Amino acid sequence: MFDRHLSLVHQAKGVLRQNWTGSSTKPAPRLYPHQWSWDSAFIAMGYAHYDQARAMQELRSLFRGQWENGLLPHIVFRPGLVGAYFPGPDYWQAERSPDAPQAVATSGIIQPPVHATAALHIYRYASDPAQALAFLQDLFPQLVAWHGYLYRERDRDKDGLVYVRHPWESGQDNSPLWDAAMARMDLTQDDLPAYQRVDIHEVSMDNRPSNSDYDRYVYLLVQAREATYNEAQLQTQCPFMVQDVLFNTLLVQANRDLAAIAQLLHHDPAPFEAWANTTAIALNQKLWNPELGLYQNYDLVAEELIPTAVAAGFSPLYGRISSAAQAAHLVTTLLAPSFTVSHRWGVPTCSRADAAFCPNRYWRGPVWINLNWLLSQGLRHYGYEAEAQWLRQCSIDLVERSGFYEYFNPDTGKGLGSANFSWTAALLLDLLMQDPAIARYEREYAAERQFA
Ligand code: 2M8
Repeated sequence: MFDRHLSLVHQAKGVLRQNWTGSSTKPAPRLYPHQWSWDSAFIAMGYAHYDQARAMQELRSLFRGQWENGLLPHIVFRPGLVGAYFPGPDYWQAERSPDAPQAVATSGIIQPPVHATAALHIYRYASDPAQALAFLQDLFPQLVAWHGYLYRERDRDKDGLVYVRHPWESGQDNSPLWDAAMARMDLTQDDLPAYQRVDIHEVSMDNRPSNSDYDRYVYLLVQAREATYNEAQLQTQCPFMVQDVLFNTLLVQANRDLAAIAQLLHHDPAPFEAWANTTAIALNQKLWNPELGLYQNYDLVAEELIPTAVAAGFSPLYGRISSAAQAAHLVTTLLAPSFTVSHRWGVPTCSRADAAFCPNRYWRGPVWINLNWLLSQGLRHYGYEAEAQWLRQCSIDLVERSGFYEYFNPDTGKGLGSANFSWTAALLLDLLMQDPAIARYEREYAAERQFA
């Protein structure tokens, strides 16, 4: 087993090496040719174990795209790749906002805030703590501005929960979570400018969102663009505004990690702890469903909870947000047949009991390594060690069986979406390095290489 796992570590590094562009890492070789925000945070956590310089570079490169108001864009575009991805910079026209950077092309929406967590992860695994501390020192104001933006601009009701205004902002783009809100948008051809998808040239249409979903993605993009990305204006007109469990959970953890960074730098951690507590309390007060034993999203436009049960509904375990009783209830729901059935490959993105469940389609059923990774940590936080180990093992088995795919069929384990997907490689590496024997071997191997 040791040798097999070691071989996976080296294969994972190979995937990251292949996707490295010279200044950042592509999420996938062709499907995603630019730099994506939460991907880069996950990727940096993988690099942190064996190439600290690259881990730091990954985050630095992303933060070059940060806007004046603190918004951290979901894509930082690489120059000169015209037509390689839709929607590209010419479609976003971020420069319409006075806050967008001049020298770097970006999108005009955000993704989940995993960056403070990644930055602290780099420090934790640093072979040169002084260098990592200097890195934290540089990044700290940008992280503070990023979280500040979320609480200032995205907490509309000042209830501690920030909203997403595009499914792409959640990272779980095509989840059935958004179906009702998307269906409310009654579009005609006149509402949409012409556009052409590029993603379906790379990956089977059956694995990707439908054309009607894409129309709505584009519609929301154009609306934000026409409003010059002015958040106050968008709050009055955007038909899609959702308080998402996963996004807010990751924010709680990132605030805690930002507080830890503040402490390391001898700054006051209290404001970040306060943010974490406010959001954690709100998640429990507003998004916990005690009947289902699951957290659910809140639709700010329809003013109701979204009843769809998804894997992200367990994520507050990762943020240590739930009480012990809530955790026990969540674990019961997680292990029930509607979610795990064969217990073979991990947690499907959406409950099998939901009519929208679809085992091959992007975020509507497949297993994703980032969700397995964070739920495994969440289970461990509450003492469910056997279940945590099970999820870790599922992820390793999946990749060993099928390769470093973007997502996986939850029944067969077949790889779906793009091959050689960077966060699958980075997070699998992080999971494998939890084995002290692997970590020790890798450290010694790296030291040997240095002197060779
Ligand atoms: C997917 O999203 C992009 C749009 O941002 C796409 O489908 O074109 C999602 O899985 C998202 O979570 C991820 O960050 C991105 C790049 O891997 O791909």
